[in-house]
Amino acid sequence: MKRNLVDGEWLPAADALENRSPADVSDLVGLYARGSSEDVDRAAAAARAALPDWAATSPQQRADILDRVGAALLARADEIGRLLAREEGKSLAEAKGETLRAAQIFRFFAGEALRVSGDALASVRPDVSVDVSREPVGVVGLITPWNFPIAIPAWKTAPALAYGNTVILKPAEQTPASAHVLAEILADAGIPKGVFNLVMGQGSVVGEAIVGHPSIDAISFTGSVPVGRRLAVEAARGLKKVQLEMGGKNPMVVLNDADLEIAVQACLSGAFFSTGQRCTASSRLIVEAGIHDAFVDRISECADALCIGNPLDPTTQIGPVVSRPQLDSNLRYVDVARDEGAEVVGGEELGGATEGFYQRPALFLNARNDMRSSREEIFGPCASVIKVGDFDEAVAVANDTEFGLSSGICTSNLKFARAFRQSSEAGMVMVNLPTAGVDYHVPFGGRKGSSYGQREQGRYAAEFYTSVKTAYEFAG
Ligand code: UN1
Repeated sequence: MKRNLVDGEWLPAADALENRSPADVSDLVGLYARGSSEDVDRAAAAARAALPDWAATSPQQRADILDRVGAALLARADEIGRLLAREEGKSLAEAKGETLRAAQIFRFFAGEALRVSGDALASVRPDVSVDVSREPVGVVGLITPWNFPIAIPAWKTAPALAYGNTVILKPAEQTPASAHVLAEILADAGIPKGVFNLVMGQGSVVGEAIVGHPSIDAISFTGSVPVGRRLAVEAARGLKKVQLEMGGKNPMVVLNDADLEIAVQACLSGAFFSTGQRCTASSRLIVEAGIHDAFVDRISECADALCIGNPLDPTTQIGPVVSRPQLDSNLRYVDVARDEGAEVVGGEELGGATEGFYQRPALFLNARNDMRSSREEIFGPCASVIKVGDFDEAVAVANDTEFGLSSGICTSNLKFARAFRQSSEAGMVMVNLPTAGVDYHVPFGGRKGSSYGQREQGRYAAEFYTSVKTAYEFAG
């Protein structure tokens, strides 16, 4: 059994999680410790005890450790990518790309550890100076989802450590292997005991224990809207700082003047790659009437040609859905879309050479924005195609959602591109690019029901992972 890492020790657990590949249920990736609330207690005590020394380390020491983690991820990207593809189901190319992204994130934050800065001002009072500096928030609990099993743990852990916090990471139950490798790499890189703790297990046990723990100061969570909402309430009870990244129903607008091939490829990749299992996925394709039919013909043809199969086969473009319950939920939404009057192309469950959870990507044609299938996040390879009359209607439909993570527009007209950037109620806007697939060195996050609290990634990560102190000094 792969163990939890608590206070520098690899701790066994009474119970184990079976990690099986969604591409082939006979492929047992491994048995992973299923932690308890006592494990969280121990991890929290260790993280609290380790905090003063870690916060006081020189930035060079933190940078060196993070840099070593980045180098190890880079050196082992093939092997880790393969493990990730087995446990999550995304294609080998995507899994390796994700591992490289995790490596780059660690290297970026190695640099950021050296660039923690503040402000020095003159006070409004004579002979007094004011100094604003950043300090760690404290012990942080990180709760991560299954769809990016190494990149999301990396983009929460790296800034947390860079800014001097100590960490308890709880990865998703479906994908503990990638986070476990990350923990091994951190331990090998010389992270002091108690500074980084890994507690794998169930959300209802380990996640709940982290959120309610009195010695955890801040929680960063990526996952579903219902869990995020409950977590925010619970965290508020304990007055914890909280950062939530949740769902999306991201619009991609295609205008009449768009380059058809750019638009189709952006929509195809945004909607269906990573099996549509991204909070940034394009799930509403909002298409102007003049290009609508040509767009539908071409995207249907391209979707049909996608190679769906075992992620370990290098020709596979789209892997399986992550689990049986997720596939069942996707299939229910396909029925909902049909019942609501959309014309469904694809979407059926597929058999394969191995027993897994395969689904053909689905387009819901002639959809309306008020349909359930256009409003609720499906988190699978399903996209609604909504026809609109002009740019203004496209913007209104794009913004008519309770979410606001990412949005996109395909157009060759600079005026429309600029107007869309300004009026889109999303945290991230893409022009002639897919809504999914973001850079690692700039802020990530959304508005409305998609996100809560400060942005992740880039220099903005400091807003969540540090607390500012204002110090006044009288020269005397
Ligand atoms: C991306 O689109 O590159 O859970 C990343 C998610 C997001 C990450 C998306 N937090 O899907």
